[in-house]
Amino acid sequence: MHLNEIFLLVRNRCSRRFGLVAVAALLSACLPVQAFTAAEADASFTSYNAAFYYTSGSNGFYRATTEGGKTWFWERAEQMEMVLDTYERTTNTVCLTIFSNIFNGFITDHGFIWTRNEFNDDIMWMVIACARAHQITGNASYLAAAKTNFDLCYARAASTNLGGGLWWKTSNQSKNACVNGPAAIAAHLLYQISGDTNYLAMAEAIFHWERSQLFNPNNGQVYDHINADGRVAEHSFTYNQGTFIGIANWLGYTNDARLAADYTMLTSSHNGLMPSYGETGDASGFNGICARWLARFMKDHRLQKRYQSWLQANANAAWNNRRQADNLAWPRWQPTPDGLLHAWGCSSAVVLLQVAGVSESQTDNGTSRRATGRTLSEPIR
Ligand code: 7K2
Repeated sequence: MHLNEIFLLVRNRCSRRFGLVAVAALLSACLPVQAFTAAEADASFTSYNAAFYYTSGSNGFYRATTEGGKTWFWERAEQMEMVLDTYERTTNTVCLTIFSNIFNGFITDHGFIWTRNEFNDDIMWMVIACARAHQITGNASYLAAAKTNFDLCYARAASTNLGGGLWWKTSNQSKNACVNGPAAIAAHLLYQISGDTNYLAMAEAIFHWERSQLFNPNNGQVYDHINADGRVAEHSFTYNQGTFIGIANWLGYTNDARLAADYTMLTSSHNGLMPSYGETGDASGFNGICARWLARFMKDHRLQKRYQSWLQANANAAWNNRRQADNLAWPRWQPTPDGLLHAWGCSSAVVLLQVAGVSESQTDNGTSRRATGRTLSEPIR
């Protein structure tokens, strides 16, 4: 283990701009006032790693819980995205070493070809993590893994049934937002990297299918899935809102992205905060995924006045409810209980602190730090 790593171990829709901003400000005003700092964003990541990260040779892993085990395929892919989120905020290369180690561990566990996994969504999440990492590092193995597995997964999952889109699993029973949003993002990333317009066409086609079948253009809600018989399951989850926002943004469907983001902030909010998902299970990490793509949309379109106080209120609520013993914050954003915690459930808070942006007035030591990022040459504290 490198020295640096040892160091690391230590929601009534409101469509008018001003009305919405006023509602968001009101919601945030009801929330805890203690605002997180850049140092605390660092600490959320280092504390997470102290609790869950471990290495074996050049293989890195995340424990499933504070007591042991190992996170599985898609959760691990999303933890790798969390590491990249931290790198993007800090430009601290320690994050890239950690990513490399976890990539090695992933290949050791799952091989270079991932089609043994029947979940097409799982593969697409990992494709995203690897493609993002390639954009940052230029590492050819990350791109090869992303491209090879995207192509294999797309070939088995894409179909003309229900008008297009991708099946969720190899049993071909439903087409879900959780594979179509990520697959469109993955295809767009491969287009960004290679310039190959076939990938851009795939991203467009998947997005338009998802928009036509799983999106309510009247209120911005993204539905969970459509069954093979055409019945739509209309419940929504924040992660699906997030990936829809992400790809709508990249393809230039700004109004769709804004509708989906407004739905998330105004409709699916509870007491002004993202939904309080349970500590175990898939949903516990959904809010981090949502925040990542919503924040990117916000920054790309300079929509901080609209969304940032809400994102920061969520980050503050998460952090202010961490437990003192190990700085872990569970996904419910009420006081984090003692005892066993799940790594996937604790990842949402970490991602929120990386992507929500630290305001000038919220810096900890008086030095000027930009609201949406900073460049560090020293290790993350
Ligand atoms: O039913 C799907 C999806 O439509 C829904 O949004 C979520 C809610 O559950 C599943 S997706 C979660 C799967 C991801 N791949 C690995 C599987 O173990 C996991 O169930 O949670």
